[in-house]
Amino acid sequence: MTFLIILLVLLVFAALIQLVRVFELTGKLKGNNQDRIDFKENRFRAKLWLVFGAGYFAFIIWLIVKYGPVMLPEAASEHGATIDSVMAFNWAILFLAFAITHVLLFYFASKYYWMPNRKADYITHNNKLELVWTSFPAIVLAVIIIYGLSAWNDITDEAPSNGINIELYSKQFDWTARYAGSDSTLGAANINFINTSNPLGLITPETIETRISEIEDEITKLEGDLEEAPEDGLKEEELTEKIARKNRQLNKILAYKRKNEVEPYRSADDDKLVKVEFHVPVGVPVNFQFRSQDVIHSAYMPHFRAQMNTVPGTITEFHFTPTITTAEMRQKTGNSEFNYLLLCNKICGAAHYNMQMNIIVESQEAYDKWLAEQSTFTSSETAELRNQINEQLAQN
Ligand SMILES: [Cu+2]
Repeated sequence: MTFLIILLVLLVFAALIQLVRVFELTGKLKGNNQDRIDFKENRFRAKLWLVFGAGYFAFIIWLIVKYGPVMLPEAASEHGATIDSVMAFNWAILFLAFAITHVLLFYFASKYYWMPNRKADYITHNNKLELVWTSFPAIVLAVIIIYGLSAWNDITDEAPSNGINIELYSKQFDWTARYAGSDSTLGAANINFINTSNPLGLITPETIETRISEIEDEITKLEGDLEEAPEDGLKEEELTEKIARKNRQLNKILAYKRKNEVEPYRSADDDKLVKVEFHVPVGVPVNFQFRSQDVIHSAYMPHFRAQMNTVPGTITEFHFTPTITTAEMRQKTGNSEFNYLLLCNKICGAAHYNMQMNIIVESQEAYDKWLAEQSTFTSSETAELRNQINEQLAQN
């Protein structure tokens, strides 16, 4: 059947080619020269360029009017205004260059159509012209780059010491926000400490002990399996490798334990972990640090004009000061359900689209009240909540 369809398509195609040939041949017999286009027709088509050009500009203006309102609202952070100015400056240059080149394009196409007895000028070289069209774009680009770089330097200057410290932790597929707590210090963390009750791998004297006994249990179990495994087989090799890996992990944790004996890891005790939404006070600098558990994600907070990649194995940073509260922005946008968002802006896997958190910007008092209600990492409520979440996950 497929073969027949392909054959049919090929035959129809061949028939069409033959038809075109017949028309060409009959034209030649009648004495029409197909290569010569009628002059009046040519002039008419040249004037159509102007109509097309006008329609083209009208379409672009319509696009701006129609889709302008769905762009982001005004920047809700201090540095956001700077980013918007850089953006507006770039757009102004783009629009100017676009308008000039396209007006010329349509004008020239309509003016210099083919005419009998009209000949184009023959110019081989023009130094002045070369100089102008090389140096002018170079100067414009230099201005754009210097302006952009100086703005970026201002934005990424040193984190202010009076700011609050928040970590945004990404994994497939959700975010966790971690607040530094009363000591204003985010506790140390390491991937070897991650287990079901410590999803961010925070290091405390307790998590050190828990992980040591967990890994020791795992090693004991693997060693039991190894004794039962047939000698010199693949299974034996695999188990030996696994045991070696677990021992390496254990050694890393034991190194933390030795450090802990000199100076206990206590900074994570008062850290607060929140999901779904996190709050920040208006007018106060927020120093973010970002970590990732698995792949590269990107923390994108469009309303604050902020984005930073989260990279496994390293800590990235960004800081900004929110200037408009959620309530004020709801009034400004006329949308009573408006929320600031943290989104993942790197395609990181199947549920990437679902990776988001609401950000609430509010007064210092409201923020303090909210933060006081959040439980700390070591509190039993958190442990209970964590167990509940894990149980739910296991059921799903
Ligand atoms: Cu992601």
